Amino acid sequence: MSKLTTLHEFIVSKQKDFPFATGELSRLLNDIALASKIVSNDVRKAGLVDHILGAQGGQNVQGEEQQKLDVVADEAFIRAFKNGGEVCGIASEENDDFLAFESEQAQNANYVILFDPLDGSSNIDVNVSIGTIFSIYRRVSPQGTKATLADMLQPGTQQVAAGYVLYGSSTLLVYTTGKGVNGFTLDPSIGEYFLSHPDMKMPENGRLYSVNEGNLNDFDPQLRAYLAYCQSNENQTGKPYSGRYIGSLVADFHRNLIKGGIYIYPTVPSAPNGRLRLLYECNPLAFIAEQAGGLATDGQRRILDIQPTELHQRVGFYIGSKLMVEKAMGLH
Ligand code: AFP
Repeated sequence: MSKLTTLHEFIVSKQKDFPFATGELSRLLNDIALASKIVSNDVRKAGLVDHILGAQGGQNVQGEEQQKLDVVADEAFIRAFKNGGEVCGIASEENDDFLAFESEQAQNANYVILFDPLDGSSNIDVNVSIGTIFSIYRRVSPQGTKATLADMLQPGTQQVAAGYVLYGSSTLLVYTTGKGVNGFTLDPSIGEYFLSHPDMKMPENGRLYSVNEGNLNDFDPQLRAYLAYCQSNENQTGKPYSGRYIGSLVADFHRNLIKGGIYIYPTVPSAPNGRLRLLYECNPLAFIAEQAGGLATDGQRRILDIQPTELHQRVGFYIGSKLMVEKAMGLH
């Protein structure tokens, strides 16, 4: 049997790719892994909590308030980042404003992290895959001071690392530091992540498209024409593509990353800026997609080039296999 590589071993072995690495980023990735195991454990018990012990948001048998799982996840990650001391501040999709940590160690830290603690949380009740998405930047404010909004509002090109954890049929952590994409599967019996998807590559082309077609009447003519192309016999495979839409971005993205496909959440009149958040969802997944050979745009611009102007900024989102995104953009 070949030797298994744990996430920790892998992170340590990659530290030498960064000549001036101090180990801070490696420790931060380990903090993420730790928090994700806690959340994974909570996610696995969600049905039990809801249907046997009392609904989340309601009271448990001891009469205590049950917290919603997205709040539980948010707190688990924030606690890990606060205790770890590797970031000076965080921004989370769950909170209106960013958080600048007060401790001296945190103020001397070099990184900030932005994350969506539990993406696709409306799927929790129906036992469908959900995930955590994260994005790491070097701070732009001086070391030894508190994190600022400018640390958070950096374009995606400045990401040092990004990744996601998918709480699916197994728990999988996928991340990049800009040198390819690797995936690790959690062995829940021993609480350890093992390298299971080395050097992930997104197929250049695919035949899966993921879009909420309930919004079809609101789509612009170019997108409707692209979807008609996907559904026709005129595409490059000579038969209609398959529509696959979970409504959990991480899960939809992950499937398309492995099998080849495109995920689309465009701007529509009811959501003129799109639905998905640039900082917590689109930038990290765009970084991973590009590292795996795919593409991500908002319909006009490369996602990673967009200069954010606010924390919870939304954008239209086209992400996936290179040739499919190019085709959807009308480039072919
Ligand atoms: P929730 O976290 O509220 O479930 O939102 C999930 C999400 O941000 C993303 O994961 C989905 O792809 C997208 O929204 C689904 O949106 P629609 O329900 O409008 O299709």
